[in-house]
Amino acid sequence: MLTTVIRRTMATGRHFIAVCQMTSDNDLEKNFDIAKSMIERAGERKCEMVFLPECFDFIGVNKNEQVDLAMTADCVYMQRYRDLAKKHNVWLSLGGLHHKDPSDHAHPWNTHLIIDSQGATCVEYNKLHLFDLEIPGKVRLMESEFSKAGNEMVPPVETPVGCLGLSICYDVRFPELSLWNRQRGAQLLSFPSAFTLNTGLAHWETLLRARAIENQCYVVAAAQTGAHNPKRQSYGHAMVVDPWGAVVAQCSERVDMCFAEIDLSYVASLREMQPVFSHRRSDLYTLHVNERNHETDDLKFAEFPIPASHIFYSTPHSFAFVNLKPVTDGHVLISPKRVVQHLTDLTDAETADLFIVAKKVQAMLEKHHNVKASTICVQDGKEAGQTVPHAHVHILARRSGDFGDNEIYQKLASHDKEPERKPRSKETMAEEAEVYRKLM
Ligand code: AMW
Repeated sequence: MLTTVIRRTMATGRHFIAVCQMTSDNDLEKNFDIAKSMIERAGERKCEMVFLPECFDFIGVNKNEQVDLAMTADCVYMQRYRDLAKKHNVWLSLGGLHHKDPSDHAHPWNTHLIIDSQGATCVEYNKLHLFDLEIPGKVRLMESEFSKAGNEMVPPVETPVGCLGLSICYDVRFPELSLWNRQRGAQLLSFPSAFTLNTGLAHWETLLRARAIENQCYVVAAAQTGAHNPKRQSYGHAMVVDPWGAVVAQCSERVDMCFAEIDLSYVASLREMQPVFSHRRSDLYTLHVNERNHETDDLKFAEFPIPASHIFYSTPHSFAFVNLKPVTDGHVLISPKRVVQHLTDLTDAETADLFIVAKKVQAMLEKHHNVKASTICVQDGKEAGQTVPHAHVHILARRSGDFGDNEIYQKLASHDKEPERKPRSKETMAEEAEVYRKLM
């Protein structure tokens, strides 16, 4: 999956955006023509970014069609959108492409793509929460029957109209995602949608305004409206909400567009005036996110530099790396990135992250080494056997009878000092890390 490729400068000031409302059906050409005319109109009005709804490409009549018509992000059809972005010098938020996975045709992702004014993909977000709902006699929509969920958090992206958090439709009901985007710098949150009629009538505006108010962000929600086929109908009311919670632009229930001004200085002044994020009680609750870092930084284990090639998994708080002198085949270490000696020196967020990573690594190691047991241990302090004064969790794959009467703890306390146990070569360690990196 593509993540942000270029670090862009932060937008400031006022910007114009266009938000589209469509009634997509299974006629891809017709859907494209409608989107095209909207993008043209936005270009004429000097908008810098145009937001299209979920299913801008199509809405199939049944689950087979939803899968069969899915496409890749670099196909000819999508190239036409890239050309439009270039021609009209606009950025595009293309919410909810039925995105074919080349290695799994039966299960496309639902992908929100951001295309820049050069026609290049800046970022792709695969919808995390699939909409499975059945209200007998009213609505039945089982997204998991024709889509698969993404499994990665995607940080907000710098666009000309501000730092934009990516979500899709049903994601609006999961406030942690928006909160995380805000914490990562989002000034706008986007929810390209195809909200069903019933849920839209009851919840659409309330949910969007709540996300805007609690995160002090603009919320931009392009939408589908009307009947797509005899079985599926959408609520419409594409809208833009400002960070105070006011609806500043809205479509009704027809195919249409609305336009809004994004004032980033308003976002800043509002956050200054009411600094709710500095009032959070992080000592009592925390938002933990299972986030993977793609950067392979060189980190330190106490004073020892650990080369990036020895690190096989990392998150914002923790890193997992191969051992210099392993006690068993499959003995690795997890440490917090911050160099502290004791577990008690860690924040709650760091502690949670460390052990969540440890659990993931354990699962990977057991599978890879074909074992059913592991020793997970921390020697916290010199008297407990700690030789490197940087908190770390040992994970050791265990096999039947490998340490006599479970004398592993003596072994762990002494293995570093045994003269016959030589440090492994950097190359051997890098090879082992490469295997684990792929498996993680
Ligand atoms: W302790 O006895 O502090 O609980 O464990 C320290 C662990 O760190 C040992 O297993 C040791 O082999 C390992 N180790 C020490 N230095 C490095 C290094 N540079 N890279 C990887 N592992 C290391």
